[in-house]
Amino acid sequence: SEQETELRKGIANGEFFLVYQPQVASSGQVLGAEALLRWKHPKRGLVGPAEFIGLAEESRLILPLGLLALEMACEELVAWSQKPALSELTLSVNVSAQQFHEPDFVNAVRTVMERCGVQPNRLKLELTESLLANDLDDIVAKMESLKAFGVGFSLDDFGTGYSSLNYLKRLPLDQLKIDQSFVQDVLTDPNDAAIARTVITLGQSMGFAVIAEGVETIGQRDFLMANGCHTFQGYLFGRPMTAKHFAEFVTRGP
Ligand code: G
Ligand code: G
Ligand code: MN
Ligand code: NA
Repeated sequence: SEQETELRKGIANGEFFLVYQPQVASSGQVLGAEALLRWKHPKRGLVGPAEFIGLAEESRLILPLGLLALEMACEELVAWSQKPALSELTLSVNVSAQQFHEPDFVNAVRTVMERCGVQPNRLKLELTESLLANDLDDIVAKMESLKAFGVGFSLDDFGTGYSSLNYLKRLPLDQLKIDQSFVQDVLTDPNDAAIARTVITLGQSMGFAVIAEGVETIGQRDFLMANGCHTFQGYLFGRPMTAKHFAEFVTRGP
């Protein structure tokens, strides 16, 4: 299609870049960021993922685009490693199910990391539950290979997909992300509050860190903190921002 051609050209022409949304501890310390793709389209201007990730997946262009995102993230991590204020931060990169299921996914990630010279323990890969429609043994094996290399894993949008406690038990995860749909009404909807508390407790008992996303108010943060969640991402702490702004944000404060 025409849109697919545009997307393909955009990838080839370097029209994509990453923005960085802070991930913050309850102390206020910035722990790292999530890298999020943006498309600087020559005619349409700035385009967000809602308008191209779907098409990228249908056309399988998510494979080169996902690799590009990983490369840009690794390059940024290397830049951070040379600045004292940024050198300890972690960077989370979204990985689509299609990308993860490529037979050479593990090697592709390792190759990019080695080429950039990035410290593997600074990189976190965010997986979604849609991944789990496939063979669990294969998923676990791939995760184990990358974990042995030092890469961390976070389960994104947790509780919105094909959640099963059986796979949660088997996946070598480091972190669960409480989906923003549960955080949004956590103060007013008792069901969302119960779900948020349950995810926090589940994470704690299974030895996973827990991060809440979409935190917009002090009230939401305080509720989550009172229930044992101490890492946050959301507009309250910072919007997704350019690499330059993120470095300033960490160095000088918001
Ligand atoms: O910023 P926000 O609108 O930035 O992101 C919307 C969605 O797009 C999120 O669900 C996010 O996971 C997804 N997304 C952003 N960047 C990437 C990426 O590099 N790869 C994949 N697969 N998804 C991404
Ligand atoms: O990968 P994922 O779906 O988790 O990406 C996070 C998405 O959530 C991005 O689109 C990002 O811009 C958005 N986001 C991050 N923080 C907030 C927030 O506090 N409120 C809202 N409404 N959206 C947020
Ligand atoms: Mn994400
Ligand atoms: Na998410």
